[in-house]
Amino acid sequence: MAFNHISAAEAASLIKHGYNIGLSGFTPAGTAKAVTAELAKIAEAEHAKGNPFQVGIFTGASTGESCDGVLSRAKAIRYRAPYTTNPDFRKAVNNGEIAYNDIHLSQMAQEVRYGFMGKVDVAIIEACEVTDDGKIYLTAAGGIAPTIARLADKIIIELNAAHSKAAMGLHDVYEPLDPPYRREIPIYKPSDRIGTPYIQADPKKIVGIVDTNWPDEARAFAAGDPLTDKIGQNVADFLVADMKRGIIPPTFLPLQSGVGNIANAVLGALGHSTAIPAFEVYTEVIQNAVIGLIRDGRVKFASGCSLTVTNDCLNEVYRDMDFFRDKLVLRPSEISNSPEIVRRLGIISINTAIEADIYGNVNSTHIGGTKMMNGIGGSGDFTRNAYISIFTCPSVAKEGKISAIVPMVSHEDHSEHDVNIIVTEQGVADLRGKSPKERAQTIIENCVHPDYKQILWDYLKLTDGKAQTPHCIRAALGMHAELAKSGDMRNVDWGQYK
Ligand code: 0RQ
Repeated sequence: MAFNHISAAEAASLIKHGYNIGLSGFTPAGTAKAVTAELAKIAEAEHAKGNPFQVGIFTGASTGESCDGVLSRAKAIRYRAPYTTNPDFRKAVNNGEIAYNDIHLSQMAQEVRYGFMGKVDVAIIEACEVTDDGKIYLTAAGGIAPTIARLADKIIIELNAAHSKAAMGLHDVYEPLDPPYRREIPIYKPSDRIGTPYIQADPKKIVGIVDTNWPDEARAFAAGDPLTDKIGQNVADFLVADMKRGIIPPTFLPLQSGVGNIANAVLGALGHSTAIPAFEVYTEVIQNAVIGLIRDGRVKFASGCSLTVTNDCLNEVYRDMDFFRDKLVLRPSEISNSPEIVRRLGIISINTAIEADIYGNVNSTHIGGTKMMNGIGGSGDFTRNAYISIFTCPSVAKEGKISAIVPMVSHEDHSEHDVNIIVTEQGVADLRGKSPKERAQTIIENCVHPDYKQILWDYLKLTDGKAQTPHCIRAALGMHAELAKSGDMRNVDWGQYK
């Protein structure tokens, strides 16, 4: 079947007010770009005429500037799920303009299949190749593309020449059946392939191919600094010690690490550690650091959902596909982040916290308990099911005015039951096998910034010190209240709560 080649504007005009659109991609990697940019223009034109124009957006994770950025500014998003990192989207959400459903990334595809969010009217899928019989070869990410391609009434393909056709074969596309027919997902090691290298779509649903040449809009991360390097080193030292005492097997275990500078620093430190053997990665986002470690022979295999790397790095992978082909696989997010597989493989998860409390509860998503930062992403998929779950963060934020360790988190994403290890530049708190009271001692002793240690010991004196989880409920958010009042948590006066 020969498909119609249409312009991005023509493709966008197929999307009507009130539609739900499903997007390929995971982070800015592999995301639709051209059609969403045109959609924003349509929304602006309709709004100028006084007409409503908003859509629902279903994605794998965050997208790029030409999707979440332009659509947020055009006020074209009614509803969106899941994770996003875009500052304009964040502003709109915290102004109450967008209904944002921040769900675990592993759950996105299945919740769309289960019908929890309504129907998918149009899927926009970035591809490096599409065949006449409807085989779609994805680019730098798996995301929820297989699911939206199957469920959508219409499919628009962005055939993006900025992605080499060498990406063909990178993907392992697999969609589980829904209950009561679901079976185990038969991945027993990170390198197992269980599906096809393409999405088989119904060619009759492909309403147009938009030819583009638009590089991914991945963010460049700042170079490491002494603080992130120290956190990375603390994580590496902790893992080496756990291996030496036989808790982690001598072959090591597959690693998941979040996104950003701390994740890069952790991977860098693990890569340099001579005590840790070459290891595997089973993660959601593969960053530059992992590609470097594959080159160095320090990472044997990486399974992920996206190649969220700089464009130079991506082109290097495409150019050298003969080397990378048996060392990399990209999967849909419900497989890369599958709790079943995370638990089976015994993954060591490493994610970043906004704040943690003295009992080990972690907030990954909210500032001051109310304002959305990015979202939970895949951190919950991995943390809850990990062999060892680790959270990292600097001990203070905003030049020391904020302590990342507080008496009680202002919002909870990961509970004390799921969090094993907290690491700051100050040190490591090992919470495994400890009661809440014991956890508080080790967290304050090892992770808290010197400016805040006495403040937290003094907080504990407000409690009876005996209950399962000692708190002075009136004072538990006192450091947050002080921040709101004076702009500095160090000014907290516990005397008012006595
Ligand atoms: O503020 O932007 O004004 O400078 O929060 O903090 O230290 O730059 O760290 O960019 O790595 O983000 C948890 C948000 C960390 C991220 C979070 C302020 C701080 C700064 C950002 P500025 P940093 P990062 C993989 C796994 C959840 C999802 C996840 C995240 C800004 O890692 O979204 O893990 N994680 N996904 O100053 C007030 C505090 C603060 C604070 C930091 N306690 N109070 N502000 N900040 N701590 C990704 C996927 O799932 C695809």
